[in-house]
Amino acid sequence: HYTNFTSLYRDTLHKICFEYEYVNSPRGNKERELIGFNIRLDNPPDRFCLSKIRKQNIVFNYAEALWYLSGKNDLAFISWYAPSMQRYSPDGISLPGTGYGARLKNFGADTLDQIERVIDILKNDDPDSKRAVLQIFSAEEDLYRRNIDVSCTLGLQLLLREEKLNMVSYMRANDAYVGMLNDIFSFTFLQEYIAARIGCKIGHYTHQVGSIHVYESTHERALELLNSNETIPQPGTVPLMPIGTSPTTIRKLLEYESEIRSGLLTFNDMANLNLTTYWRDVLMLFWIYRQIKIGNALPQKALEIINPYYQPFLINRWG
Ligand code: 5HM
Repeated sequence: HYTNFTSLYRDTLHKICFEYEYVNSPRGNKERELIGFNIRLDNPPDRFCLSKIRKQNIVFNYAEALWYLSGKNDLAFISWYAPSMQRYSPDGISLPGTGYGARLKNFGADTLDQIERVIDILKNDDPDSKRAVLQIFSAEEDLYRRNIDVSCTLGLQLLLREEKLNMVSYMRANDAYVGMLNDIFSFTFLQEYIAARIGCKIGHYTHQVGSIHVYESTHERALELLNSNETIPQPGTVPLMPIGTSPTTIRKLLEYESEIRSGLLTFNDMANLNLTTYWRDVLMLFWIYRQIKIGNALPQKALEIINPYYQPFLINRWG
């Protein structure tokens, strides 16, 4: 059990690097691996890695989470925040395996919105249910090695117990250095969103993985992280998503995100958005990121008004 992500992350990497069970090379990529891994985060909003050397890209993390809530799997959105994801797209247009949004909100031929369904079940049908599952992996995916993008997440389960919303994620495979940091962020963000929609408190998050591994290509970096105890200064407390966040909020956020990406919003527009501070700050992260992308320095005026919790992450990565 962990109260914060930083220690969960470090202990997981330590276990894999020093107590691995197998060394193998699926699809030709050497890795160290543990099988049947399970770990719990007691405070899911504490989804940030304070390790200075890791330089977590929190802008990408929020973008990926909102991309999932967009219900789409388009490459254009996510590759703006992580150009490297282009290499997982089989057609240069979409990410059929990695773009979980399309599965979450438009599943199968009936384009089932699984997120709205779990909210309805837990809110109105059977709060004690153990059927509130968001299915991601599909038996129809091409599992042969020719397919470069197969879903790593089988599904996410929501369990409302004693008025708190818990989540269990089930992954067939998880890259502990790169993937896990991003996956735990976006999954616990979904958990927090669903809790906000139900109007309940957030419980714990359990991460359940078939094969958890560290690739040879990042092994050295994982060891460096384990050898360094330096953390980024963090005076604030983790930001909490406001109760009252609704599908309308998400629609608005996605519209603004697209305007930011297109360069349509000025700093003054950003400072005057009609949104709660929490969501204004998430959009401000996107706006700051665009400034970096177009070659500007970290904009001081934006850093001054954004939640101080985010500042050290921005400075550590782009300062
Ligand atoms: O050969 P395979 O399909 O398992 O390779 C996919 C790699 O991406 C694995 O190392 C898996 O752990 C990682 N991955 C991840 O950690 C992929 C996705 C995308 O679904 C993810 N997390 N979300």
